[in-house]
Amino acid sequence: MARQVPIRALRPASLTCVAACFAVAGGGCDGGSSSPDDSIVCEAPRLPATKTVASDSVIAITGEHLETARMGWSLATSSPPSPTNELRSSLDLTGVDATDDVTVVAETRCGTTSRSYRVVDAFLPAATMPTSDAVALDDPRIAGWASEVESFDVGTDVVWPWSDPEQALGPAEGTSVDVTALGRGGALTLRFDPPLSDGPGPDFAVFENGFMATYLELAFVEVSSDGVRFARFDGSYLGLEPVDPYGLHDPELIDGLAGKYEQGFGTPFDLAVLDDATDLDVTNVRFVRIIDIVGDGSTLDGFGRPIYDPYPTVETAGFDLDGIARLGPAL
Ligand SMILES: [Ca+2]
Ligand SMILES: [Ca+2]
Ligand SMILES: [Ca+2]
Repeated sequence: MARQVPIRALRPASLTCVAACFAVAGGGCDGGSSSPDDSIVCEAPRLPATKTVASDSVIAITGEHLETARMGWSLATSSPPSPTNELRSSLDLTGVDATDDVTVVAETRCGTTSRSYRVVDAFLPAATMPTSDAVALDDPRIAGWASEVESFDVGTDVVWPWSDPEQALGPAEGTSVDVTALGRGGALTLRFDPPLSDGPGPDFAVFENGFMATYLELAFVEVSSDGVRFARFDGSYLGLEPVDPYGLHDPELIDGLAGKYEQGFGTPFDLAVLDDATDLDVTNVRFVRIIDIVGDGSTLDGFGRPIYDPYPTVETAGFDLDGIARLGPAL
């Protein structure tokens, strides 16, 4: 049965503008890949890179010429969506039933992008629960570990030896020590040789040192083929309250961010969700960058919500990286 779900346009643009753009572009957006000046190529709009979204999420696109953007959506079981005529660069999914799959399409004069999402009320639970996707240290899918430090921009409020980046190399120990504390806002880039490649299911897993299932420090995860241009996994954070330095929050509030699981259990990432990222070859990913999230609410998730995690902490501030595992066939 068809269902009607209200969708709000949050940022309508000017009709005059889009009409002018389309007229110059030759009558429409469909399949377009070049600007009115054919010598200038622009990139198709980008939708959040994740498989799962919370049921109240606002899906905002990024890219060029968003003043020409139109969007549409449908349940994945119905016909593929077409953009509506209304100018918009975001869709509010409030009202969509959790457990539905939706397909979202976005179109600008630069091109068209679509992506399907699973809509949920809560994300996967703690590592020891049967439905969790956590990767245990003895998981047979683990086929190796990041073994070289590419770069480390250490954050604040971290002291030696916690700030030794070598402690993030090789197999994770699953303990509270032998980790690299990134410091508040720090970023650590590790190299994989041979590179990671997108295969069936998740391709790597990030291990942190949270000492219990609800003491969780969080980080963004980005990957790169060339070490210069990085693509980020768009995460979600559903908690509404600040978290004290020893405060707790639940894994079910967290998706697409490293640190979702306690020590000894990695958070998995699937390169397939980045297969449309510009300047990334998902069959040749040499670098994984872990970026500490300053959890005071000043940093936003991939859907515009504030992220909270234990704050402020000292001496071992920020995300504590134990190791990054390669998943898939042994090399
Ligand atoms: Ca994969
Ligand atoms: Ca820490
Ligand atoms: Ca370690």
